Order: sequence, then structure tokens, then C-alpha cells
Amino acid sequence: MKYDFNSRLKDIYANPLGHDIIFRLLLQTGISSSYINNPFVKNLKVKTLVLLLKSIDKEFIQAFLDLLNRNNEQSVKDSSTVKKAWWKEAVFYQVYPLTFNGGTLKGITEKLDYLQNLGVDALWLSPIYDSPNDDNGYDIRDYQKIMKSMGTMKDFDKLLSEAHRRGLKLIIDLVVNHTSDEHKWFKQAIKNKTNKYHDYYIFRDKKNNWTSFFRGPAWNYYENINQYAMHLYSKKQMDLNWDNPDLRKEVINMIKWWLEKGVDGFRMDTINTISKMDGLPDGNEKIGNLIGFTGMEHYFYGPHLHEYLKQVRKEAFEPYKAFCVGETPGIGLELSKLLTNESRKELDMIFSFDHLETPGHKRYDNYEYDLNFLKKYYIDCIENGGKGNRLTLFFENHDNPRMPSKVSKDCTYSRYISKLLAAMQLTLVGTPFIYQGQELGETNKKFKSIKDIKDVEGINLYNELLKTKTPKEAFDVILCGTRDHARQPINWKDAEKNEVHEFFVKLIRLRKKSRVFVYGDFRAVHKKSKNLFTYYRSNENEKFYIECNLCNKIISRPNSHEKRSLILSNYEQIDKQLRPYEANIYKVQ
Ligand code: TEU
Repeated sequence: MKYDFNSRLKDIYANPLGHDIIFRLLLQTGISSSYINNPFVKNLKVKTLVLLLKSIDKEFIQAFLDLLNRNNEQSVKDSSTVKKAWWKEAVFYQVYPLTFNGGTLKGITEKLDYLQNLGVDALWLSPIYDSPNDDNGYDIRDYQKIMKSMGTMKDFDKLLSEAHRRGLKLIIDLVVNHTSDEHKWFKQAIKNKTNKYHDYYIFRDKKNNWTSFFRGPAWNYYENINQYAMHLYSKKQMDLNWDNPDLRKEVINMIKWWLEKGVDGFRMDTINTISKMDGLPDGNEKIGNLIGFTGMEHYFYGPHLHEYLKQVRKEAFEPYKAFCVGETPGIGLELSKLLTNESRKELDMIFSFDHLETPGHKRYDNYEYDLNFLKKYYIDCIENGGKGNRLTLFFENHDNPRMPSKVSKDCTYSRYISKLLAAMQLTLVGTPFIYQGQELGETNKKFKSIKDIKDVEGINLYNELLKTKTPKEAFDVILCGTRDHARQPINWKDAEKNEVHEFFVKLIRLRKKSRVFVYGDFRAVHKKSKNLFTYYRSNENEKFYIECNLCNKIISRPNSHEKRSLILSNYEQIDKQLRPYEANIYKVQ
């Protein structure tokens, strides 16, 4: 199907890429996604919409239509059944090695009993490789060497064998969209334009208008060769040229080297950005202003993405039956099906970020997260996700502030919120990924000044904000969204006496005992009730009813004559009404 100004919105929305772009645009602008389902709206032609909405300019729409016509993949046929797999049954735990336990691999090994007692089944380690730490290890200098401050390869081998001895799987972070500018490949690449490593990266005589996720142009200039090199992230993270088959081969060989050592799989860092639009065309400035980064429409879902993912899976993962979860900023529900449906043989799961901010908000905005949006998001994903796709269930990671602090600026109910979120994370349909400290009810840090901020993204944004704001105003913005909140050392003192920790242990134990939470059916009830999220999980043997109060007020509990027995609550005992952020799990008789 070719898309143009005569196309109807419903046809564009039926296209996976069109669906996700419209969903993302509505999300960024805070316009309700229910408009797109309105019979009048969905039958509108694009040209009529442009006439009606003066604010949308034709160039913006043309860029969108061009993108659709270049990526004209239609929806994938869903699988008829849900296939079982260890990574669908597992509860994952993300370790940020730099601050987990003394910043060493030995420190992680020391905590394996704690993690086993928590009940998790698999660990994801953020980068452990040799790095100058410009982006805390996401700027890799040597893929096959351990970061000196973290220990040695012997320490890693010990950690891996001790994890396996306890029945824990271990996956590592694969950062192959870019390397550090101190990587030996890049050091060769900038020597001259003729050596083979030069084409491992993206060099051009002229730069385009793309900007970096970490502010400023996405290009460094190298005078000795009079060329620019691309970096979508920090100035020291140089994008690899995945269009070069020799580079792909190098990456595949490195992956196999780690698989030979026995790792169980990978989390693939910003993996959807590895394929850039041919010719590297300028980004649409209006789209750039809206989403915050210019050019993203030309690389968040590039022309060869599927081809490259299929090759890596076929040549590296499949021979070892390795697991892979892709981190895919900008990818929504429909595109995720094209990346993870088992028929596609690309990724097993992805991390989509569409739920991490509520409509009209960005990470650095000062607002309180309304959990009613999370309810709507998960009902949509679960009811429309398909049997051939597995949702990742996460609220936190090393790139985002602590979720309880996003929900409520005051700490009155933060422990109840931590437990409410845990109840949803461990009873909804999908694979839970717990981020270090979440099980302890960690909240945002009270940083005092920009001196406390270490993250390159936050520091760069602060310096850019100083062009238009006072230092205090700029710091207040950073305080809302800095990734530093999630990167603080964990306080292990009395960790297991923590009420949030205890709740996580009980929840994970319940999930293990009752497979209904892994493969069972999901049915949301009271869908239209504000601040109330209630749903059933059921299979032929068991049925559970979960009720959640999504706000800081007491709300009525819906009447029911159903015979239920309370299994778990984040309050001491049940009351007539639902108290602030109350979460209860019942077994239905
Ligand atoms: O993050 C990629 C990504 O999702 C970014 O959009 C991220 O959210 C970041 O905050 C920019 O706004 C991955 C890693 O998780 C992140 O820690 C790294 O900084 C980044 O890639 C570059 O490797």
C-alpha cells in the first residue's frame, strides 16, 4: 500500500510503523489515543487533517509518509499458541555493577545468595567491560576485557559459575550500536580514510542536522582527515557502521566468544538504532522539536534493522540457544511484534519505553505520574499484544528515576507505592525485570547541586539549559529526570528486614507456585473506573483476583459476592474501602 495525502488515518494506523508513530505523537502531545479510534477521525484523509489542524505543516506530514512508504511492512500474523520458554517464566533482576555492591564483580558474587533468596531466576549485568566510563561503561574500549575497577576475567568466570551453581541464568549487556572513541578500531579508523577500520564507523565529509541523545550535534570533526564521525550518544561513543559486513562479522564473533564462555544471553543496548537511513538525510526539524532529538525518524527503525537482527540471531544466538532482549527506544507495541514475534527469528523480547512517562510529559518534566495511564497502557498491550509476543514488565532501570518518586513527590506513601507496583509487575502478563534497589523501596535522591550529578546526559543537558535558565532553574529540571537517581550505591544494611523486600519475596514465591501468573489468561474488570485497576489471572486450575488503588485517596471497593480468600496485601489487614495505593491479591474459590 502506498501512503499519500489521500490516505485515510485508519489505513495509516493499520500499518505497524504508522500505528506506533501516531501513538508516540499522541503520547508526546498529550492528546488522548481514543481520538484515533473515533469513526469520524479515523476516516479522515490526511489532506483534510492538514486543513483542519493548521499547526501541522505539510513538510512534517510528507516526512512521515515518506518514512511509511520506505518501511512498508504489514502486521505479522500472530501465533496460535503461547510457546513455553525459560525467559517467559523467569523473574529477571538488573544489576548495575558500578554501584550494586562495591562496584566489583566479586561484590556481585557475594550477593548471589541474597538474589537467590529474593527468588529471582536470571540476572542482567549492565556493562562490565573495559571502558573510559564516559557513559558509565556504555562506551566500550575492549569487548573482551573486564573493566579494571570491577576486577578480572577470572572474577567474571567465578561469578558466572557461582550463578549457574545456584540455578541463576546470567545475561550481559551487548553495546554494539557504538564503541568508545578509545576502542582500537576507532583509533585506527581516524588515522586515514583508507584502512579497513575507517568503514567500521560512520564518517562523512559533511554532517547532517542530526542531534545527539546527549545534546548538541551528533558529529565529531577530525581535522587530520577533514571528516565528521557520527555519535548518537556521547562524544566518546562512536556509532558503528552496521552496513559494513566485515563489522557485522566482528560483532558476531565477539558475541560467540561470550557465548562460548557460557553466558545465557544478552540485553542489546539501543539495538533498534543500528541501521541508519541510506544517505543519512536531514531530520525534520518539527519532529525533532517535538521528540527532543533531530533525525530520530531516520534511525529508530532503519531500513536494514530486521536483516541485521536476523543475521545476528542466525549466526550467533541460535547455535547456542541464547536469549536476547532488545532495548528499543521509540519502538511501540505494533513494531515490537515485527521484532519479537517468534516467527520473525529476530529478538525474544524488547524494552519499549512508551509507559515510562504519561502523555504530554518527558522524563525531565516536573509532574506526578498518574497510574491510571499505566492501567490503560497494560490493558492495551496485554489485550492487543498477541500470543507470539512476550511483554517485558518493568518500571525502573539505570536510565530512569525511581518510579515511586515519579508517582508521588512526597514520601508519605512511597513504600505502599513500591509494593503496589511490585504487585502489578509480578501478576500482569509478561516477564518481570526488577531493577536493583526496587525490591528495597528505593526512591529518588535529594541531590543538592549539579556537583552531585555524574551522568553525562544530565551534565550536558544542564549546560544547555543554562543558555536560557538560571543555575537553580536548570538544576531543578535535572533533579526531576537525572539518571543518577537510579545509579546510587545500594544500602545493604538490614536489606532483608525491609517490608518492601519481604513483599517482593512473597510475590515472587506466589508467582513461582502458581504458573497462572506466567501463562494464565488475563481479564481486566471495571476498566472505566478511575483510580481502580482490577483484573483476573486464571487457568484451568486456579483463578486470582487483583485489586489496586491507583491514587492517594481512599476509594470504594466494587461490590462482589464472589468467594475470595486474601493471599497478599500491601496493608496490614483488609478494610471496607481501598486505602491509598492499596494492592490486594485474592484466590477465587
Ligand atoms: O539507552 C538508550 C536509550 O534508550 C536512551 O534513549 C536512554 O534512555 C538515554 O537516557 C537517552 O535519553 C542505552 C543505555 O541504557 C544508556 O544507559 C546509554 O547511555 C545509551 O544506551 C548509550 O549506550
